[in-house]
Order: sequence, then structure tokens, then C-alpha cells
Amino acid sequence: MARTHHRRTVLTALSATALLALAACASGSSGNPGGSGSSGGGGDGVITLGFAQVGAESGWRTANTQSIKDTITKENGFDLKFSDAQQKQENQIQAIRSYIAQGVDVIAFSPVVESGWDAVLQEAKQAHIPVILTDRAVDVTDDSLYASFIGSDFVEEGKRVGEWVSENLGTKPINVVQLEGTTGSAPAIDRKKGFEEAIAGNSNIKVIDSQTGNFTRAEGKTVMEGFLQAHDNIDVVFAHNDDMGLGAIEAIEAAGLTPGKDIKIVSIDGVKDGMQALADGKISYIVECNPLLGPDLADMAKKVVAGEAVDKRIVTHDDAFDQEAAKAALPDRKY
Ligand code: GYE
Repeated sequence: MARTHHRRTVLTALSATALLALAACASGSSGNPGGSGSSGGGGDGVITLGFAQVGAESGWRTANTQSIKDTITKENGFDLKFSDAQQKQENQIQAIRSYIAQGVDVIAFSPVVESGWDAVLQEAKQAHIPVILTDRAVDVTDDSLYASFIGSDFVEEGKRVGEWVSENLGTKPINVVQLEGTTGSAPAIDRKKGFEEAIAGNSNIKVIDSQTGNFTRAEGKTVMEGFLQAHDNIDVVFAHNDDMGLGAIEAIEAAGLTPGKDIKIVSIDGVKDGMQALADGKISYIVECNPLLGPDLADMAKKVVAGEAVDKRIVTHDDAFDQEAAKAALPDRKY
């Protein structure tokens, strides 16, 4: 209630500013970055938000992009500028620089990797353009380089997978192979860490190989083919996301083995195809990672542009599913 009231106040302030801006200059939208006083925006009441997306590497990413496009809308007071970095950090940096040059009101992005952001974030700060991180974290020395980080706790996700494996499969000796996400990305680093922490105390579990499959189905399949050639004793695959797990299923089946029986698969995300494979018995357990970050981002962007104090970290809630839970959840699954 308090929040609704406050938002109305902000909108009133924006309309007043818009009228003044119209009266003062006939040249239309100024394109000036927000951040002065509580008005924000480019003077027309609309918040221009530049979003630099990672790419389109997975079902998770597709759902995440859809959520952003569904909520950062004209009707909701935004002008969205969207770019796809095709999983390359240099593309993402270029997109952010172009948003700075255009004088957007706020920049949001999901960093491909954790490191190497200081310079471009410094440039945004100098231009007084606030930055919101969604989904993935950055590793920067100065926390004031971003306003807030909205996303899941990836260490916790890895831990939950590890605990399930330890309790349900690690009751006898098992060999595990790991399909890691994009090298240097927050989810790959953190999920590996959480998983290893959770299995550390169980001497039955041995991780015999671990390689990146870059979060894609195609690379997950290729890496799994290599694992199958190198080892004839794989019991479990831990895939950092569903798509790589689905690629692994293809490789396992092509090798004449049965996923879910000969080799068990556990993964993270909970996208439709992953949940279907879980319900079909090909995957054994999935810890969810919620991709629907659009609404939280919209809220946060409005607050940040209005100069309000915000939480530095918003942790999204994630569920977990075994095969029975997946069957029950599938009919209502939105992504
Ligand atoms: O798990 C994976 C995607 O950053 C949480 O990126 C995200 C991960 C997600 O490619 O499917």
C-alpha cells in the first residue's frame, strides 16, 4: 500500500516535470540521463531502459528475455532498448557504451562473465546513469558501480543438487561427471562451488571429469560424447543447466544407453523441456532457477530513476522438483 501511494507521488512529479519540459523546450525528448532530483526520466515521464542481454543460449534465457519484454513496456512507462551479446563480453560492453552515449535513464544487464566490468561501469557512473544487474553477478572492487543485483543464489542451487545426489544416489560409490556453464560466469562458478561443498563429506561420490558446455544443448551434447568415450563408468551427470542436460540425454541415447537408468542426470533451471524430461524419467532431479525477473526489474528501475534508496541484493525464490513433482507442475508451467 505504501509503495502504491509512493509510486503515485512519483508519477505526479513526473507529469509536472513533463509539462515544464514541454513548455521550456520545443525540441522533444532531451535524452538526458536521469538522476537529478526525484523526477528521473528524460523529461517526458517515460523511463528509457537499455538492457544488455547475454544471448539466446538456453530455454532459461528465452524465458528471461520474454519476461523483460513483457514488463518493460510502454504501458508500464518504459522505452526498452534491447541488445543480444551472443554470449560475448565485448559485445555486451559495446552495447552498454552505446546506451551511455544515447543517454538512457537506466542500464540493466546480465553479465556474461563476472570479471572485467570496472571500466565500463565507471563510465556509466560518470554519466550519472544507474546500473541494475539482473540474473548474474559482477566481480568489482567498488560496489557503488551498480545500484542493485536481482537474481537467484547460485551457490545455494548447486548445494541443493549436491545434497539430493548425496542423499539419494550417494548411498553407494558413484562416479559423477559435470557439465559446467560458461567459464567465468557467476552461475558456473557458484553452482560448482555449492555442489562440491554439499558432496564433500560423502566419500562415495567421486567427480571424475568436469568441462564447460557453455550452457547450450549442442555443446552439452558434444562434451558428453567426449565423456562417454573417455569413461565407461559414469553413473551421474550434473549439468549446470537443463539445456546441457538435454544435450547429454541425446549423447547417452546415441551411445545406446538409457538416461535415468544407466546414467542419471541432475540439473538446474526447470524450463519446460527439462521438466518434461524429468516427468519422463530421463532426468532425476531439477533445482529451479526462476527466469521471470522482469517485474522485479521494472520496480527496481522506477525506484532507482526516482532516486529512492533500494536493496543492494534481491534474491529470487527457487523451487526444486523430483519426477513426481514435475508431473504435477508441468500443466501450469509458464516457461
Ligand atoms: O541457468 C542458464 C542460462 O544465468 C541463471 O544462464 C542463468 C543461466 C541459466 O544460460 O540456462
